[in-house]
Amino acid sequence: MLKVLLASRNAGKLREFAALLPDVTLVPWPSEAPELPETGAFFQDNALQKAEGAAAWWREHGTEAIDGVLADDSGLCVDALWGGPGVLSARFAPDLPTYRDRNRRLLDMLPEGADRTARFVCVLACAPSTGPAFTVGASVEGRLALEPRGEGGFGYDPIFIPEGSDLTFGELPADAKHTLSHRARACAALREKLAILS
Ligand code: ITT
Repeated sequence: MLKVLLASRNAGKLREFAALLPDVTLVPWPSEAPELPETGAFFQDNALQKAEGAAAWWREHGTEAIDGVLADDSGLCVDALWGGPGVLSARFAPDLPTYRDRNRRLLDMLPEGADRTARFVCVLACAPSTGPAFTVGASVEGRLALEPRGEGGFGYDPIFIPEGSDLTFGELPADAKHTLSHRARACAALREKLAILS
């Protein structure tokens, strides 16, 4: 079984990767490890920065042998907000304490009658212990709901309705999100790439 260090502190992502990669042993990013910088302008830059930063830290401080490091940079891109919050999704409205508030703030930024199309994007960076790092990416198209709906998932899930559904990611069961989400599609692309590499 592959053993991979998951360079993320986002509990929602951790839950999803455990479901999406059941055949991989995921080593959590240790609580004593540093915050990984993500200063790039693109998802791809940030994903690589996190994976390579985590790999370098693990080489010095790691407590077990791993096959590689996996990092995820993702976000919600809203057309009416010129693609925002995008790479800044985790840093949107830092004055607000909860995603319940941030979701409302985001919806309030859209003028009445605005185009509500949006997409979730996920770029995964994989830094294998024995080779160069690479990235794979995927997205899911959809639209913003008029109101937050549903308690499932995390982050912006209650305001995003994927194409072909009337329910938000917050309302859909986790299994349904995992059939079509940006992260599920990126994991499928990762599997394909790893199969080609092995
Ligand atoms: P790590 O860098 O530690 O992985 P992070 O939360 O800072 O955690 P990102 O910089 O990639 O991660 O920010 C992504 C943000 O986009 C995340 O905090 C959520 O707000 C949002 N997001 C990404 N995927 C999502 C999903 O599947 N459902 C809801 N919101 C999502």
